[in-house]
Amino acid sequence: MEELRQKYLNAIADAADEAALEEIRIRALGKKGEVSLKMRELGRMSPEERKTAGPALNALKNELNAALTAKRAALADAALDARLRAEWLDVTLPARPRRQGTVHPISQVTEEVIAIFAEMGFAVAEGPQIETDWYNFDALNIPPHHPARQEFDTFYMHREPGDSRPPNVLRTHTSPVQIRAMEKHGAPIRIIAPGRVYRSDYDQTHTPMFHQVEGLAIDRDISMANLKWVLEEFCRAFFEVEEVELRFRASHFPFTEPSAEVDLRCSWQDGQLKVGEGDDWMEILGSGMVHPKVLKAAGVDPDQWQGFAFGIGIDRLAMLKYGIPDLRAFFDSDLRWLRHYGFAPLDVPTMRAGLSL
Ligand code: 2NM
Repeated sequence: MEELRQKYLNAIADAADEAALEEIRIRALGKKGEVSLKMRELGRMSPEERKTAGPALNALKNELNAALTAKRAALADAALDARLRAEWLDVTLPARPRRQGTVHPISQVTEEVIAIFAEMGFAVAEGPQIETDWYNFDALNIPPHHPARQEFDTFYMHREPGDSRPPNVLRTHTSPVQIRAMEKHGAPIRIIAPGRVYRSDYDQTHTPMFHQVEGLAIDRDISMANLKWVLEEFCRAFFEVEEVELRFRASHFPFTEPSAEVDLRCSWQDGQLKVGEGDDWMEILGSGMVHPKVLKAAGVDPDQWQGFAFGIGIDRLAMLKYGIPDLRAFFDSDLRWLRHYGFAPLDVPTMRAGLSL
């Protein structure tokens, strides 16, 4: 029996894996295993023999079972150790570089413009890009057969045949946002409305979708003088120069009276724009005092309130400030262009020249 014990204990100790261990178990303790057969022989023994052989065989069976269990656990531990050694991972390694997007110059300039006007107390207002003809035209003192309706090259939305209502339009300016804001909040009000606008026009200097920011300031006694200061401060901050000079040229818009187009003194040397110096004038925006009829249409009493409004093209502003030559490339989604002219996500508006508030 001692021979049997040594043989199986050695075999268990030498077993290389779970399968080998199972084979040993069957050879010793399985139905036809060596130890099991010996136990079956107990029945043929004399009671005297059985008295010593019985407990001894039982003890052997228990010892072998315990050795098998212990070896099984040891094999599992060794397997886990091997896996942990093989599968380790250095979490301190730097990450693989990933392609990063850039901020589009129009988004960048929009944020810059918002930051500058926010500093002067203007809130940002937004509205729908599909507008009723009332908000886009009538409320702005552009009645149905006014020639200005044609000048806007409007995109009209589809109506079902038999639907006689006038079609909705893609907004041709962000002025409807200002009408909606006056309707909702009343006066006094100081807002800018940046966003996409649409006109059916496509050439070197026009795209059918472009970006505008319009401003509106309504209070008891707002005048053109306030308009001039606000626009000067805006230009100083946006173009990052100490001094700017603006020239107001009389103009005409249906929604303002009086109206003025505003030019900025500048110089162009070797294709390089310098603002605030030189003998050139560059038209940058349209403006005026909001027409009483427009205030009335927006539910603001023109006998109590007055104020200015202006409209600036964001796309052209971006071209001027960042030296981008071709307008149409703005909307080509060319990755090389986007990487070249795009901004880093954390390149926040500079406002280097600051505001003298
Ligand atoms: C311009 C020029 C002049 C303008 C007017 C309004 C409103 F809704 F308040 F009447 N918003 N923007 C306006 C005035 C826009 O763009 C060249």
